[in-house]
Amino acid sequence: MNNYKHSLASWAVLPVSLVLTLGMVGTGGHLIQDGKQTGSNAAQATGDQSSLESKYLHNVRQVTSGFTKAGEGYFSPDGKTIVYQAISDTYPFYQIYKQPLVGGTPQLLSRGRGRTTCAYFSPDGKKILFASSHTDPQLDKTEADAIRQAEEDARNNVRRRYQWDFDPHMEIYEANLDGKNLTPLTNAPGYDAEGAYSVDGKSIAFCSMRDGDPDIFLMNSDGSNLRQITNAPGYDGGPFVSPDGNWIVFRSDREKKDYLQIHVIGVDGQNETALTDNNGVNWGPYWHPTQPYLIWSGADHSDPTKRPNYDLWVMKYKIEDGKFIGGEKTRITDNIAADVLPVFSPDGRKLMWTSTRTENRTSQLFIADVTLPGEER
Ligand SMILES: [Ca+2]
Ligand SMILES: [Ca+2]
Ligand SMILES: [Ca+2]
Repeated sequence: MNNYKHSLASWAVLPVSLVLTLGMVGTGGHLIQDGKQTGSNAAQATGDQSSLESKYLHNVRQVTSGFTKAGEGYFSPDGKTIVYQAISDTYPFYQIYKQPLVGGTPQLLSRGRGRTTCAYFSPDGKKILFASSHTDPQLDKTEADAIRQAEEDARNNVRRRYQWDFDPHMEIYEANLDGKNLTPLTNAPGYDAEGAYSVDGKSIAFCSMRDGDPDIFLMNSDGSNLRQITNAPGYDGGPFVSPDGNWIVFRSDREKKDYLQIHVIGVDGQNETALTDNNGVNWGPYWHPTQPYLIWSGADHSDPTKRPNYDLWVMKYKIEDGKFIGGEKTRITDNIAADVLPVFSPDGRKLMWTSTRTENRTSQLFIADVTLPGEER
């Protein structure tokens, strides 16, 4: 087993698609929102919007509450249900929940034990995949250690530097929509996670550390026909296959450790291009379903005395002679809170992302109607 770890300079420098640290101390401790697991389609007002945000985002509403924190949400193919990860007050690690956007309460899909992350609906709407470490043979100890650490941090008022240890017991599973019939799709030493189906449902792009370094892989949606797409030293993760099925967008810190940049690469492993190259962290890229746009979250880390403000950026792109060409970047949020992990709805009209723009500053999921640059009202 490897013990690859990213030690991070601040909560914001996240190597994986997780929001484990958005302004929070440890885990398992403090239930916010009046101590009630209210479930949450209770839309909440989010205050006045800035002039920048009001050009691109309308009808901003909070869609999760009652959790210690929640994030990394994805839409079902019909756009009516979301799947996401959340931490409750009773367990130290993220679990996977599904929730109808209208009139529903969260339903636990994962096993209730172990670390979980990165859920995704299959395009036919019949399965959900996610990564889970519930087969960890030392799970009791893993949980006890996490709980003890969280309690100690709470007692000492420690705001712990973020560290995600690429749990080597993470495997990717598929399950029915109710969480039943959980079936492993990977079975290899090391971290396998951050999976998402291609639009045709035939393949899954994911991150694996099976050779000791995090790289992008593709496999058929039944786990067969494994293909390694990247093999550069450094973290390559959070991959999504493009709507036309030809490209994979992902994030990589191969140029400078922990400074993630957005890359695209052909599904054949050719024509890799870096779309960002700055003194910051750029992560959580996602494709618009119908228009040639990418979206991601980025923050400037060039001034160590300033707290980086994570905001959402979109880029128009074009493909010419088989090459992927990135265009102008447009910032679409400027809230002082962290804004990360954006995804478009299947019809492209809504945006869902994880933000700490909540009353209690916990990270929760938000949805807005979105207007792309060039189409501003
Ligand atoms: Ca594994
Ligand atoms: Ca790599
Ligand atoms: Ca922000």
